[in-house]
Amino acid sequence: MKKIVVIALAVIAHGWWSQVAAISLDDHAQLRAVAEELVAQNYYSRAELDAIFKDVEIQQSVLDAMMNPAEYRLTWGKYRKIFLGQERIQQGVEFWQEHAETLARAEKEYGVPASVIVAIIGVETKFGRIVGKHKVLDSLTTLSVGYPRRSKFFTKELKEFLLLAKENNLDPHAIVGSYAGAVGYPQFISSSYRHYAVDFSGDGVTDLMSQPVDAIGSVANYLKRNGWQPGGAITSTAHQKVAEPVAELANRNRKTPYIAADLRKLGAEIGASVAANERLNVLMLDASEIVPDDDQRDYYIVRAGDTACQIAERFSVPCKQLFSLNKLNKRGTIYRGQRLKLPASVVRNTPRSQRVSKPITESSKWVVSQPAAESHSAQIGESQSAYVPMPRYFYTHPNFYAITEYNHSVLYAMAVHDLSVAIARAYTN
Ligand SMILES: [Ca+2]
Repeated sequence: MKKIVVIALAVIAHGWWSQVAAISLDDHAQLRAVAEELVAQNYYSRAELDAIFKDVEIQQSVLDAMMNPAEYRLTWGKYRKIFLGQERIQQGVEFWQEHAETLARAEKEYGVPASVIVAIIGVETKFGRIVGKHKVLDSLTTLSVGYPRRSKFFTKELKEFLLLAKENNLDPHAIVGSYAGAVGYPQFISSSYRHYAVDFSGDGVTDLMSQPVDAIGSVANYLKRNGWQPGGAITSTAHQKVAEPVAELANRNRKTPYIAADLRKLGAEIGASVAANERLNVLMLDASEIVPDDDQRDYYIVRAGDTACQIAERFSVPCKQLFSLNKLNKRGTIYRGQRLKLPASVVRNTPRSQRVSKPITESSKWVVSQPAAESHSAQIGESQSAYVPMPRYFYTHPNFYAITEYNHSVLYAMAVHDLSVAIARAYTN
């Protein structure tokens, strides 16, 4: 028996299953168990389920996608580049304008800012534009029988999906979504849909596939029910350096295991608005992974060989003004990869190509300049261009954790946060 399982796994791993394969409920114990439960609970008759599963097909493409999810391949920089593009920000502003009243109502009822709701729907599906093309029934069945590591989870979701379809009078074969079975504007999996989705439009139907108003209320409800704290922060702004004992605690986890008062005792500079007993984490990301976003054009990224006054001259800005705008020290110490703010007048008049240097690539990682005391010149020499990892520290708050309940990746939560800020900025301008 064991041997048969091993062979079956090898077949799946090598994709020897044809692109699609038919299936029968009786072929798989876990499917049979789901069917028996649904019949016992009077949701379906066995004949009805047999008819449904007669047309279910195992999809190799679903297994392939599951083996290689985007979250594990992307760096922070690539994440930002994908999710913080100008197009998505603009679409976010339009979505906000179109649903301003609904978003304000959701913010009031659930305490979740409109900008965060908009950002999540933007990251998930570009506001309903990319909701997935996989038949959810096929995907969940495929993962139940063909992905042993998480078979239990997807078998449960398959049952939830069949309940969802029955409760909402939907044809199970008509629902499409991601390869992992997430559906609609906010990409809810079936159990989340059943437990957290709300009929925010009040028409008696809870529909995340075609009612953005329901999606807005449902995202807010999801975050609230998963620990969102109204008025709370998501992350504090990035620090290039933190006190050594604080740096030792830094990690890349989503949980918030520390207490603000304890971190302050260790030398953490946490904003005064954070209460002494608030739970926090010290999240560390590598800033060398950041790719400059193309949407924010009011800055210049320092290249090797630049000096502050040369940059000022290039943009016809008085040297002094550039210094004060960027709070540079008297020597004008800058470092390669640093973002220098430019006056608004320059931003309006300068072609973009002169402002944003080439994206940072593997061969030109960010480097940290020598401390001013050791550097006799503000110029960044090529001798300093060797790769130096450049950590950025964030204090992440319980609301950061609440977002990761949506998707466990810390990069996901950072993307949602950054996109929410970018869209809010564009919306209010
Ligand atoms: Ca509705």
